Amino acid sequence: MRAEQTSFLFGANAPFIEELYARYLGDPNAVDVEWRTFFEALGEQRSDVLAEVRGASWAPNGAHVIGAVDPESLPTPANRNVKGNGAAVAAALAGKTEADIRAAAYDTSRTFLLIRSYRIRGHLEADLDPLGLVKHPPHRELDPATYGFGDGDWDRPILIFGTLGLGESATLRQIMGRLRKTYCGKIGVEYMHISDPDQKAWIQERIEHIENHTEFTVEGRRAILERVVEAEGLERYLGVKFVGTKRFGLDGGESLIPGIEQILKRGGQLGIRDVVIGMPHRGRLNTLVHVLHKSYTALFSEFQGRSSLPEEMRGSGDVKYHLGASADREFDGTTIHVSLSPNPSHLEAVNPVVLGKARAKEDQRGDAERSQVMAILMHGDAAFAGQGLVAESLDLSDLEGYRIGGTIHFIVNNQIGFTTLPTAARSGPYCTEVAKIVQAPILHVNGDDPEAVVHVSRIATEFRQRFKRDIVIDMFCYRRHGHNESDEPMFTQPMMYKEIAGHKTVKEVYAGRLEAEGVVTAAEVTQMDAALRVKLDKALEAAGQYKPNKADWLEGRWAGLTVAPGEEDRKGATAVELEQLQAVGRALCEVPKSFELNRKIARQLQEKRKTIETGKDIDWATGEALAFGTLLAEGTPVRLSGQDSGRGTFSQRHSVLVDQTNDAKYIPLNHVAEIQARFEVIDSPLNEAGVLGFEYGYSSAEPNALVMWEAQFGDFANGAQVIIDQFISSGESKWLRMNGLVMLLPHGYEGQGPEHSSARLERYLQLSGEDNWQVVVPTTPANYFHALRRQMRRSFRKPLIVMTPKSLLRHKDCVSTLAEFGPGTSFRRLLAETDQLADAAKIRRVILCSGKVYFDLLAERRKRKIDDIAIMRIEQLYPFPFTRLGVRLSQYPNAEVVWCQEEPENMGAWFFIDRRIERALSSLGVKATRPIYIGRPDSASPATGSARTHVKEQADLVDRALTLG
Ligand SMILES: Cc1ncc(C[n+]2csc(CCOP(=O)(O)OP(=O)(O)O)c2C)c(N)n1
Repeated sequence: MRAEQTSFLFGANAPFIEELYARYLGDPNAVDVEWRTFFEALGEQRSDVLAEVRGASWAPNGAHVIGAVDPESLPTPANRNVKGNGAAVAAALAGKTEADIRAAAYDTSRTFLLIRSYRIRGHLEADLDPLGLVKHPPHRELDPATYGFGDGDWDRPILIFGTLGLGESATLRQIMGRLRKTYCGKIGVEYMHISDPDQKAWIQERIEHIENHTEFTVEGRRAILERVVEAEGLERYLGVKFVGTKRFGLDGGESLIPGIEQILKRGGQLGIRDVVIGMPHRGRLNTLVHVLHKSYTALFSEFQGRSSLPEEMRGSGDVKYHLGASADREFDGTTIHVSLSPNPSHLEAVNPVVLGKARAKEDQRGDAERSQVMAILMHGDAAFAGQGLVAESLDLSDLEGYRIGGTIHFIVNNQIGFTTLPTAARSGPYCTEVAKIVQAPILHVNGDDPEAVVHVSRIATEFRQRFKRDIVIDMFCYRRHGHNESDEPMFTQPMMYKEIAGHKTVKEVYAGRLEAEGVVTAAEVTQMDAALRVKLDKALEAAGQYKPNKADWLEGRWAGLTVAPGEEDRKGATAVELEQLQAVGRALCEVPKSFELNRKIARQLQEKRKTIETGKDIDWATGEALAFGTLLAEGTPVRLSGQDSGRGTFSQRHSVLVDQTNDAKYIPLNHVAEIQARFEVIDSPLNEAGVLGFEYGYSSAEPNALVMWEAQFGDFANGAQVIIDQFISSGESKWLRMNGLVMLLPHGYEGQGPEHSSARLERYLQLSGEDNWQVVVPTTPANYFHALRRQMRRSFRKPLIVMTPKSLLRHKDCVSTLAEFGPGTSFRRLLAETDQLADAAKIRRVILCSGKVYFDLLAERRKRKIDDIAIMRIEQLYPFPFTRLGVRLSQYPNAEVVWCQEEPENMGAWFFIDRRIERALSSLGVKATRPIYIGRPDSASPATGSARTHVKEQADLVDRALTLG
């Protein structure tokens, strides 16, 4: 027996073989057919062999051991296409000596190890980098010599039972040929990290049997060339006609365009009807024109400095490489609606937004299989590796509340981020490592080979449709110019850019290849270039006269909605008939007969039922549930997501009831009417930006559902600041995209310390402008109810920021009567004095405030029996109710006006509201001309960490507010 054989059987593999054999003895069917055959073939000798395996005293101790045989490396029915034929194997081994059989088994086993190594690490020797800058040294595990194969072993048949799509047996030469082509060509595949055997087997079969290569037809190849000609031609043309203008060109990554086209085309064949795309700056103009079919003329007009929006449209607009677009594209007679989401500069921030949109579209189509709507996210390599939102979005991909059935990620990996090289941009070997958190397959591909790019795009689309999971294409390419076209890359990467300068363009490389293979002639390529040039020249000529004549908003799902009307006309029809309120209220308190409620919850429900029946003392959570329930009964879907939102952070909501005997769930809001819309409440994963972005996206595709995101505590929303700044507050102004998202932000000073007190109201007020959204601080359940219903019962949509309560959830005075939800009621922007005080002329001070501090002031004023200080609540801070406030303040001609807040002076509403109160007072002719501040002094942290200090501070500010003079 040869030394290697001995080492294989008796080295680290021995326990494995022994274990297999034990299994075989117990039940021959318990081992794969190949091993069964092998053990059978050993016949009489098997006990001797196994005895030796178990521990011949002379067995070398791990010498030249290449690792234990892993069951993964063995052919199973799933990972080979030729059914194992035990009889054939037995025949092959028949009449062989023990030594022969053992040699055959040894060959087979080490070959499987070799094959497995290629499946795992073949990508490390793939030819991925067009510039040849990334050079992986030969990998030991990919060298047959590591497995004991020598020069003489290459042409001997080895039993491999159909693995790799080869026959029952193949020579090492054949095996290596297939492995090198499949795993080390222009495509490198990472998929062995996937634990699902079906997914893994599918990829294996999809690539191995065809050596990871599609044989395109002549027409197919010409079509790919045309896409590349157009992609390159447009960038070149822009470079010449608009010298130095930023366009974040695709030059070097042109294969993106045929790749995306392939995804759409193959997607269409596999049932996709709607595609939502998110992408960064790089190649965006090319995508807009060649994928979204925006006209060259419109693009050139923007390059000439004209707006993309019709003249009468308001708003800031945005730079051309952030704009969105949509189009109906036709592929083989199938129409696919494709929309490119507008996005901010902030890389990867658009990801969750796109996912949310896709989810909304699936819900609209009733696409439970998630086979009709697909998201494509494009990325830069540096951003994909660096931005946390990538991981947050990936993490959403298989969660019930956020699943969209898989996203195709396409990375334009130009191996640089601005001036930063991969060595400084990431710690992992590839920019794609993060995708492994969801076990996504990763297809690395050389961007200089457009056919390989189209090939992997097709596989990615098929995988997505088959398994409804994310998959990543990592297209290695380069960036021909600087980060933008006026940037000098030689300052920082001289070597790389010398290499690039001498490197043929993607078109030159591909056209050259097709010419050499006789698919096109040089003259035809010249003709393609010339035809494009004529088109571009014509479009440029027309650009001077181009006028965008319509903005594509308020179409499709948004049809029927209008531009927001003036200040006074915004109440909406939010009141609900009392019987309806009671019917919904009763449903909230009911569970199926057999349902075993938690006893405390049962008691709470009893109390809730009482408040509904008596129409008194309706608390916050009930007010909210009535808003949800009445909307649902009226056919408006309601979607709420946030951390622990089902129960509610403060154990107040209990929208999902849990059977104490079996964990079964019951959601009363889904049983409020015979025919009703769906209530979806989702306990979100522990991230803010990803989930908030998702809900913003959902809401921007579905104006007819009440969509809410809830922060655990309001200040945690600052982890999602990019979504707030870049999308929610400014999306309508930048991109003409209305949005009705609601943000629920628990806020209030209750002695819980710096991090649980403030929802940073000041941030939202500072961002308020141009009628962009609404910021409210409701202090009654009924007003909250109306604020929520108002979102859906008006002809326009604006985001709603709500400071929601914590202690007020259980405050005896923070309650409403049922009548306050009933006929004749609506949202109140300002709540006037409620108590019987002295005559208005005798009122010496009016305290204006918002939120929880009102209840502290009210209680103390009652306690002190003060009757010359009035208290009014400003329930909506933005848009500011100037007129209403003026009317109310003019009732108190002799009063000074105080703004009282519990937040420090540099926070809360003060900076925002002082000038507004002043303006409201300016034309009233009353004594007060501007407000006096009463609240905590300015402070670096929002609140004290000491509960005792908090109580003292709070008592002090209430005292000052109620002390005249
Ligand atoms: C969140 C964020 N940080 C910084 C930037 C500034 N910036 C714009 S592009 C860029 C480089 C991006 O590199 P990569 O993702 O590889 O894309 P490429 O430009 O190379 O296509 C940087 C740092 C940004 N736009 N967004």
